[in-house]
Amino acid sequence: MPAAPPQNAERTPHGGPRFRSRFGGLWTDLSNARQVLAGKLELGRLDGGQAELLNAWIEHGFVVIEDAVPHAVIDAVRSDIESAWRGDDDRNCAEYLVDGRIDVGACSPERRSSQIKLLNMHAVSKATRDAIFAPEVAGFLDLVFERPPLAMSTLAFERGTRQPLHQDTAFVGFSSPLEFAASWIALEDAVGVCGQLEYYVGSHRIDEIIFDNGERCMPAELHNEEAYPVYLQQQCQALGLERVQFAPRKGDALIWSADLVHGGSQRVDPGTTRRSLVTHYCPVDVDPSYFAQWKHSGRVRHAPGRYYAYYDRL
Ligand SMILES: O=C(O)CCC(=O)C(=O)O
Repeated sequence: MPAAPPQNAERTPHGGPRFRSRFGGLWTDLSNARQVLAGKLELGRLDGGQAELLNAWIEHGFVVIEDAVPHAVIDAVRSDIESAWRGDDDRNCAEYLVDGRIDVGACSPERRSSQIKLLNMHAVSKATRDAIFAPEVAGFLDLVFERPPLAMSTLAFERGTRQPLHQDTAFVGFSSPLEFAASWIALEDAVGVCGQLEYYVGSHRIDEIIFDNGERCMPAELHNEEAYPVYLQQQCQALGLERVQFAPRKGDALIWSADLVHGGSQRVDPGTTRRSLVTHYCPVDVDPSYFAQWKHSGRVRHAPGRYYAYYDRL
């Protein structure tokens, strides 16, 4: 899985700042992002706390915001998840493990135990939208997107995922492949051997991987490719990047950039829950690739400057 030749130079041949990726990105991915950040601070467009978060984002590829979502909102999300598993709204669906294969289907109480993840909570639950657009979370997305965020998918997990290391760019497609971010919101304290989320600090800056189709997204036939996580781990280790586990309290949020290498720890006690909610967001003018693949909603306004869309895979 050879990486594409790196675009190491800080400037384009004509002197301009450059993105790490030939597919572009957000302003925080530009080679002069630190100077732009300093400029925004000096011009009074950011306060000190916002500048600190953005600096961490540019440097490390993620930020952690403690107490980002009030417990009352989290409790309402969990109650709506229960309703989804009763099959109350057919906009919900879930991924299931069936005979070792992943299947997507409707939600029902009987199928809950074979779930991998519950999809589309944001489509049916106002509490979920309140959580994923909590001011601390959406306010940070405003800063990195510089326009309103569009939440385009949610994944609700009940247990540790054991998901192999990956970059979301390999699996989540957009018309502008690097203009997106994800949030991971703790729906309970992640304690014990619960399969914590793991990530490599600064791994959004490893050399980019272009798949054989010439894209950042992995062709579907390679989705179970074992070489991919091994390759990512080698790249991160070669750069001496630190592998960290996220052990949040209920209501904490981690926001990661499109290329951060992350996955679920393999250490999961099957009796331990680890309830969490992952959301992918892009700027409102970017199209999720599913707009061209599946039946989907339009861009629905949740609140001023806060939009969402969802697909129908049933
Ligand atoms: O929560 C986890 O264990 C992994 C989630 C993840 O990697 C993802 O949703 O992209």
